[in-house]
Amino acid sequence: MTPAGEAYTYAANDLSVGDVDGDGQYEYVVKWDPSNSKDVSQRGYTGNSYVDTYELDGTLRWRLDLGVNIRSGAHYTQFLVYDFDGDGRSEMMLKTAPPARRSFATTPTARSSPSATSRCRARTAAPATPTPTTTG
Ligand SMILES: [Ca+2]
Ligand SMILES: [Ca+2]
Repeated sequence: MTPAGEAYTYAANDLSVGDVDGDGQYEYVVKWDPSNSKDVSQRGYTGNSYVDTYELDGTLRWRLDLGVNIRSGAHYTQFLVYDFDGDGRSEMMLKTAPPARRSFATTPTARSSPSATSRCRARTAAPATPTPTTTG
């Protein structure tokens, strides 16, 4: 629900893959886009964008909530997943802004693994977000 009282839902949007934990298997990095995402030319609120990382079996590893200061739309959040520093684990690069936050869905071991280069602060509490739904 936006501050203007408009309800919205989520659908999977852009996707990339990378071995973010260095175990030799790819993980999926999926951006969730709200149904009220908007182009640059449109006014109004949008829901937050989320970037989730999943194991191949669908297990959620962690979620990056881009917060209210990153608008949701096709022209706002592009992300790269690649082993930029050659250490065997992929990093993610994207634009963030306060109050972006990352939350973890799995064991503490996962906390030492993520190599996202965003400056968001890690938190262990689950985000208060609508449950993303898949389409197609
Ligand atoms: Ca992996
Ligand atoms: Ca790396």
